[in-house]
Amino acid sequence: MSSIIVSAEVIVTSPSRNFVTLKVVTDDGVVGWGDATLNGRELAVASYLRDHVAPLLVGKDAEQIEDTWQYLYKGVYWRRGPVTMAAIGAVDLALWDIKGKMLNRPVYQLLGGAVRTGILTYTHATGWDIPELLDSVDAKRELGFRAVRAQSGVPGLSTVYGVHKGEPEYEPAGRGARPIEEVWDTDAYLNHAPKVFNAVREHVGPELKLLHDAHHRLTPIEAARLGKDLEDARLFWLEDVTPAENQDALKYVREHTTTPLAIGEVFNSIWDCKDIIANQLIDYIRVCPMHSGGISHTKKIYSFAELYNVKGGPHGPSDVSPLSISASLNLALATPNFGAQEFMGYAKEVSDVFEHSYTFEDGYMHPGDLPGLGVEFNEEAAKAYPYTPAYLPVARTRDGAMTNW
Ligand code: GCO
Ligand code: MG
Repeated sequence: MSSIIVSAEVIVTSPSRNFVTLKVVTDDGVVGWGDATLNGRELAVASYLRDHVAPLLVGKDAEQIEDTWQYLYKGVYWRRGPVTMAAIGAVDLALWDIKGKMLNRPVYQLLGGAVRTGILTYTHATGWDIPELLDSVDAKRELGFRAVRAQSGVPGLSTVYGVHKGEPEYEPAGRGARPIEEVWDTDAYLNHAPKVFNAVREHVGPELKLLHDAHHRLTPIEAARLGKDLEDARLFWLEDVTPAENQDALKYVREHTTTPLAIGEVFNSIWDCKDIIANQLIDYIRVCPMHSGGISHTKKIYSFAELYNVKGGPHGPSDVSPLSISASLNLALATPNFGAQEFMGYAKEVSDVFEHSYTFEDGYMHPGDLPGLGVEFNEEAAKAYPYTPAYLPVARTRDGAMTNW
């Protein structure tokens, strides 16, 4: 069987939200799909792939996944970064998909086979006030989730990260030519968060795994205080307490709290997280397999993390496509040091365009047993949803200065 790449095409589509998809075809007609979605900067990755990567792929052997990875990483001189690594990630996903289809095996079998029967999965609960949040947590428990991320409104703020704005579910990106601007107040948040989590824990009892995302907003000492204040609520993890690019910041947080820490959804290589992993400053590494150079590179990050008792807990927002979710699940199933997969779910239109075989049951996901990644992109259905500009919000403090959203 021959596996020479004859075409690589980029498709940007918007079934309820924007997604960038890479289609790679071999001379034997095997089609591999990769996700390349970078929320709010979709067209940058689409151009990177279309203009600079696709022409290089044609003529290459699709079976040489690692060599192609090295070629796209070492061969550009300009290394790393979210755009480059999402593009490499998309190619990597598509090539694993092709290999699985050629060998008639799901990707997890090619990664060493299953080490667990299912993947613990958490979803989001959201409420403006505590009663509304408790209802949302209950609704997720009724769906079968054993792990729930809880985000609540903050008195005095009219928008808060992770909290829905009237719609049933929270969706951060807003359609339009400019990002909306939000106001942020750390003191108000720090005063309120412990009350929220004490109430949630009291409501749900000891078993439900509770998570919370601080979304990069705190200084190290503020983060340390939050971690301490949430200790009674026994979180499964506290996420992104400080801006992620300063790996040393976590040292101060770690010294003060036993609340488990997770970080890394904006990382895109092992170089971004090697120090926090080796110094055991976190408990879960949040790299998303697509944003961090694909299955091939994320597998290396997980293996490195295994040496230090750090587990995978990948980013799985609705702003990566079901192809990324499936890549993540395939890798998780074959990874011994794995914690929990994030899954927000999708609007119906997304499942019409990305026909997927992964399943959720009783708190656990499974990638399914179709060959490759088990997700087929429906090109006809996608045509109904053209790209529309959409951006994540930006945030200012009460004095009008820009801050971390
Ligand atoms: C999460 C994330 C997301 C991001 C979003 C940005 O934990 O799921 O923090 O909500 O904000 O993916 O595009
Ligand atoms: Mg997050």
